[in-house]
Amino acid sequence: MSEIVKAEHRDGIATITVDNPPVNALSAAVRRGILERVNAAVADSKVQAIVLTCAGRTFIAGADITEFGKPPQPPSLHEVIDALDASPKPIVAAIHGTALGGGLETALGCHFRVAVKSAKLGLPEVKLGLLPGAGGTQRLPRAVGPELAVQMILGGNPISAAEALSHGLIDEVVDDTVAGGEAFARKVLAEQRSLRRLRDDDSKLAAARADRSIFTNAVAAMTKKARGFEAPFACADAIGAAIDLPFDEGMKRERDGFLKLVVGDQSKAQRYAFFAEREAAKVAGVPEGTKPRPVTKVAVIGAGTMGGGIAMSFANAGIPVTLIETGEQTLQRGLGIMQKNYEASAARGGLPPDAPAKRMALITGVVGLENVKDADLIIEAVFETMAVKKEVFSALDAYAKPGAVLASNTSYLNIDAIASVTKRPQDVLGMHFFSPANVMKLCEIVRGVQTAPDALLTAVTVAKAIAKVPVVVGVCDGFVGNRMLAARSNQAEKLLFEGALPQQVDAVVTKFGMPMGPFAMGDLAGLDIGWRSRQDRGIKSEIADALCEAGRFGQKTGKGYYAYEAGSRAPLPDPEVETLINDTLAKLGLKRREISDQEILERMIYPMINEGARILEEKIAARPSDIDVVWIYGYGWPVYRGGPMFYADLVGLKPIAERLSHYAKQTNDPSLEPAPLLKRLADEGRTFASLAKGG
Ligand code: 3H9
Repeated sequence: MSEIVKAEHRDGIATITVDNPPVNALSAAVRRGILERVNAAVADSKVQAIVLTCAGRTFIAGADITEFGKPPQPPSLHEVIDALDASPKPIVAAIHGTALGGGLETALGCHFRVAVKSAKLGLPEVKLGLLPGAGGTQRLPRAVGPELAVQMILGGNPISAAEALSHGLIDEVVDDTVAGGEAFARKVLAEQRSLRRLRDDDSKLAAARADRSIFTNAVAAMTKKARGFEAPFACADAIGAAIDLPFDEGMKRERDGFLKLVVGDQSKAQRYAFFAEREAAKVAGVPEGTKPRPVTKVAVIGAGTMGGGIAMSFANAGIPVTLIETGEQTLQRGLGIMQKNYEASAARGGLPPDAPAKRMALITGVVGLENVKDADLIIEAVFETMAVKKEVFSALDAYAKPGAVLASNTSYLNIDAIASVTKRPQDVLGMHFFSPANVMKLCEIVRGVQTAPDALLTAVTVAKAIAKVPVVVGVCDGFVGNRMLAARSNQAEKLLFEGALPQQVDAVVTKFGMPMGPFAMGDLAGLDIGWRSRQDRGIKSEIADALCEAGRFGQKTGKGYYAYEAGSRAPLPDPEVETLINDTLAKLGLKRREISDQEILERMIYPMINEGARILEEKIAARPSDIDVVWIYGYGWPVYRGGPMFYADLVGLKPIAERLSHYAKQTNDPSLEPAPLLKRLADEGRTFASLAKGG
């Protein structure tokens, strides 16, 4: 019998233990093992009750995601759960770690559930573009009521053991899974408790059956931010079936919904993103056995927007941080903004009332760079010019202790040039956070030519510790994210000269699923920054220049590419801007033409993909999936589209290369010609993904 699933017998109780590292995913072998062990225990007259538990770090964390899309292997999870449910002998699931997805569904098929205090229980399928497909949408509402079920299934976030207990999802909190599970099973036998089969228990559905608005209101609240996603709506539909239909019919509705989603592009993209994120954390080219340096003290230099946000990220993770400024006034100003930011979150209910004080207590503000001397990691976030960066790094070289990792938060400057002013280039690297740094999850870890592997690993480890998603990139102008963004901005601007309006371009980009279009983004960032930089470099961009000359700097002046009503961030199309564009084009002797949304979409996305191909060719990114992770976590690329490189594979590299060639000719822009790598893959009928597989 199965070795992945073992059974032990003690005093009439069979304890079945799943042991399938790392997360006890429900592979075919695990499903078979559970089924065999349960059937054997049911058949064994010496067994009176059964405990189902897991070895290792967690209870079953779900179906084996790698099996999706492959031919199904028997037994199905449904068969396994049906066998648990139908057992005439009580079955207790004893949970530790995370009971997720199919794992929680398995537990819901048991008659009782106990969990240790630290356990978490949830149905995160929606995050993979799926719905719980093994009874979760039918049993969870019966266990906890439809309102909480909607929150858990549409939100995908797990709840604690304490919450699970208070809502009836578990029966008891125990100290130890095996001992606690067996003790609970004995209690069930001693008290001759009847078996609670959730499929037969509709008591918690009664209120929503009488008043369906209980359910529809919960769904409305959870789908407010679900624009573009299919899965949350399919989840809601399946939970609705639990309210409206008998159990078996609800199960059928759930099954149909799951089968539809699992073959769809959205779920494929979201599953890909799940693995891409984990792959990105594996740093290529670091010798095996390399250990990160210990980091107990962190210093951030610069209390501006970025420095403040980075310091808050540490405080949010409970890690103390020293925030260093050159003057008392700038320091106090920065600390004041952070305080206000926390208070605003608490006022919105996003943080507990005592959190602002607790988090601010972790941030020690000081004046003077000499205060870096104890720090194991120093992150510089000062003004973005090479001269200033070099000045700071020379000082750091003088003050920092040997072995400290020196990181720059530069968004495009050359890390090697910054490192060159120190006597320790091996300790220098980039940690490029994205604004607002306390919110955005991406951290580009920039590896200089001389960056030591253990310094690199230190930055990756720290980024993970503060809940960021690290992606290692090489040195080039703008690294991965901003370099590709520049390719898009370039086209966005050109489209205005050809006849598009900002609102038309932005609408295409947001319809695609990005949170903002390039012009709304420009207004948010401030148009004056680019204007000054163009003036310094003697470059012209007639439309953007004309806007700035008219005092339209973006949101901060209430108008830019759009108009803004006082106190609002909502961009409103402005006829004055259209006039300004018309006037500028007239001066330049240019005529506006009708531009289709399809052309706009292609010219927004394909040049980015082209730049991504160059980035891969130059080995600035190690894998196409790393580029996708950058775009999902740094720029809000819709996860259901998997990232620009995944999207490119879906569209097909051949048509993309052809369209790029076409636009290169149409707009007389050779930079749009397909990059050699893109061209080669297109000619060979291949995908970017095939590169990751060693092609
Ligand atoms: C489902 O259940 C569908 C059912 O409703 C219906 C069926 C009919 N499968 O994240 P980590 C790998 S859908 C395969 O770094 P942590 C992961 O790739 C599923 N592999 O660890 C990584 O591999 P590697 C619903 C999986 O401690 C390694 O395990 N469940 C799976 O930070 C360690 O993972 C979920 O969506 C899996 N299900 O976090 C849960 N899970 O070492 C997804 C993980 O080679 N999993 N791996 O890179 C998680 O959220 C986290 O992994 C977890 C552990 C919280 C469990």
